[in-house]
Order: sequence, then structure tokens, then C-alpha cells
Amino acid sequence: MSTEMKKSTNAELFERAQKVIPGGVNSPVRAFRAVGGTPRFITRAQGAYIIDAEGQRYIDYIGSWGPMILGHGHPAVLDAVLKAAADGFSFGAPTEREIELAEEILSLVPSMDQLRLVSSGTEAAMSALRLARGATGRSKIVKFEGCYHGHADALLVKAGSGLATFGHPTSAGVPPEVVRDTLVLPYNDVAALETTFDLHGPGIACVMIEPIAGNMNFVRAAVPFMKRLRELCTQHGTLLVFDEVMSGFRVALGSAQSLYAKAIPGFAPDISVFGKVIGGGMPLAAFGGKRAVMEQLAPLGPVYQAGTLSGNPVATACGLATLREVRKPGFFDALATRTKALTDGLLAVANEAGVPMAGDCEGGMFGFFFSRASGDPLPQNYGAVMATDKERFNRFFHAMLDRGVYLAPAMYEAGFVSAAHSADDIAATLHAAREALR
Ligand code: KE4
Repeated sequence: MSTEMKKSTNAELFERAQKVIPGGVNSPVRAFRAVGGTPRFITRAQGAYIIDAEGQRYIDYIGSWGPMILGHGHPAVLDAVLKAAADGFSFGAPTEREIELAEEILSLVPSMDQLRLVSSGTEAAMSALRLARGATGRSKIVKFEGCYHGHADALLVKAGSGLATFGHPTSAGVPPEVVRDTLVLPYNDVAALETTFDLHGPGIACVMIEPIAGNMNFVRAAVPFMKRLRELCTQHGTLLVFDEVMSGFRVALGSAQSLYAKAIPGFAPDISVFGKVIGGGMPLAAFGGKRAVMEQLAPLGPVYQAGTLSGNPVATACGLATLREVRKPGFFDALATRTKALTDGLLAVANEAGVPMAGDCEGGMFGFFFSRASGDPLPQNYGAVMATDKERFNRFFHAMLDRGVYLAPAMYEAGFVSAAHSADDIAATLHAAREALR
């Protein structure tokens, strides 16, 4: 008689994981601590679905936090990865495919002349920061409350007490002097920008921003705010760094910067940071800008930056195959239509149920908030997001998870739709939401 291995439950796996991995996870948000409950251990995924250790199938609105824009297991991507792997995993030497991927990305992001490939969004943002400081010879930097740029020390900062005071570390292990030059401003606040540049303008190396913020759920930088930010950076010789790790090739084929270039004539960031989609689910990220800035990097210039697996041959194959699908005619129209159907549907179902909800979406990215009162406007900054109803969000998260819909396990995260999500998947999601909200 075959003694088929007894499958472990999610709880058993979580128990075992916590013995050998801090919190049982390799990235904190996966531990479900914001929403409570037991994380689902995923065994495999296909298209719009992920399947957990207990065989439960979920419609997946995380997509690995953005990379899986085609859905899981796209045949062209899988084929490209298998072929690349058969040719070799890593050489520590240049390859033609790194050139092809760079050319592909640069053809879609006209603000960049050159880019460098790295292995994570954190590494890309950290390197972009060092480059901005090296290229300007200045130390001060500005970021915004509610924006996340990975976990490099100088970026793990929360707002100081006043506008002009410097940030405080958000993590233990970050010495105060490391964040002494980091200013944290309220998102979408023009007055705060004016004051900060009046006080510190000539000393600011860069302003780093998520143009459509996906780390405080879903908040857009208002066009007037972005226009003024660009003007002030130009006026003071400060580099504007767009962190498009999440929004890049996700909100539009030309990323968020193409949306602002439509609204603001001649708009462009000076440095851009990408990740997630350009790796297609494998460890790959990038940062780039005009040639004059990028040539400050080693081995040409004085700003050091390096990486054993940078431009990894298998990861570049995965990213290249992904981008070649994303840029096909009609891809984004179809994705945006699907995402809007989901977002509008959720708002309609909440309205039917008399539950106050606000929501927004762009391309394949969406967010929704349980407002305190119906008619409340979309949150424009971190404080407003955190004032929405977290308890209701968490109850809704579990009610949806129990019904086979996997939303982000935290109210400060955005949601992602893939090309594999069908109209039936959206309908099933809205049916689950109708029941969950009841
Ligand atoms: P990674 O180092 O996690 O690849 O990228 C950091 C990063 C940088 N910039 C932005 C705008 C990002 O959203 C991220 C990472 N996003 C989170 C989701 N909120 C990744 C999920 C996680 O931390 O596990």
C-alpha cells in the first residue's frame, strides 16, 4: 500500500518555517501580521491562480507584488527561461541579452539614455541614491511619507517633527547619522516642497518619489504637485528620481512618467528606478538616466556600484520575454479595461451594501479604501490613508480569502491584475465581494 506523504497544512508549514526563518517568512509582509491569520504556503501557480499547500485555489491579485503582469507560467516566458537556463545560469561576464534588455527598456523610457541592471528594487534605489549624491556632490535627499523605496539604510526614514527637521530611522540598526541628511515630506503638499527648497535647495542631491504610490495602497501624485516638484528640482539643480519599481510597465507601457509627460509638457525625471515587471518574477531591477549622469558610475566614474548576479542571464531572459509580451499592441488597453471593471465593480458592490468605499486604478494596478463615511474623497497622503477603516479592510481581506480571492494582506498595499485574469475571474471576485460585504 503506498504510504503517500501526508501533505502539510499551511499552519504546519508556518510552524515549521518559524523554527528556521525569522517570522517564518523571507519578507515581512508575507507573514499576515497586518491582517492576522495563517499565511498560505503556495505550491504552484498558473495564469491568474495560485494554489496553496492544502490544494486551495485563489484568484491572485498580488502577482508577486507586481512582477506577474502576464499571469503565472506564461508559455513564451517559461520557454525563454528554460532555454536560457540550459545555456548557463551565470557567467560573471557580459552577455548579449543584457544589451537586448537594456535596449528594450530604453526604447520604452525616453527619459533614459543608459541604465544598469541589478538584482532587486532595493539595490536599484540604493544605487540611484548614491549616484545622485555622487553626481551632484550634495548629501541631502528628500523622500515622502508613505513611499517605500526598499530597505537601504538612508531610505528607512520617517518624517521628522517639523518640515525642516531631518528624518528619524524607521528601523533599529540604522544609526541616526545615516539618516541625518534625509528629509521626509508629506506627499502631495506643494507648500512643504516650497519651504524645503527655500531652506535647503542648493544642498539637495535628489528628491525620490513613487509617482503613483503603491506602498500606501494607491495614491497618485497630483499633476500640479508633480509640476511644481519638477520646476523646483530644475531650479535648484536637484535630481528628480522616479521610483517606478512598482508602477514601471504596470500602470502604462511608458510607466507612470509617460502619464505625467502627457499632462505636463516636456516633463521627465532625471533618474528612474525599475524592478518587478522587468524581471518577470526573477531577481532583476534597474536604474537609469541621461548619459552625463550615468557615466559617473564605475568603471567610468567615481560612483561605485557592482553585483555578482547583476544582469543574470536567466533573469534577463525572463524579463525580456515579459516585456516583449507587454509591448504587444492592445496589451495595456485590455489590462486597463479588466482592472477598471474590477475597481468599478468593487465600488458598486460596496455601494449596494451601504459600505463606504473609495478606489482608484491605472493600467494593471488598483487600490481601494474603506472610508469612514460614504463620499469621503480618495486619500491624497499617508495620514489620510491611515485614517481609513483598517479593521474593516482586515475583515474583508479574510472574508475574500475564505472565498478563494487573494488580496494584498495589508491595507497599505496596492493590488495587481494580470493579463491572465478573465472577465469570469472578475465576476467571481465581485460575487465573493458581494457576499463578503454582506
Ligand atoms: P525589492 O527590494 O523588494 O525588490 O524592491 C523594493 C521596492 C522599491 N520601490 C518600490 C516602489 C517598491 O514597491 C518596492 C517593493 N515593494 C514591496 C511591496 N510593497 C515588495 C513586497 C515585499 O516587501 O515583500
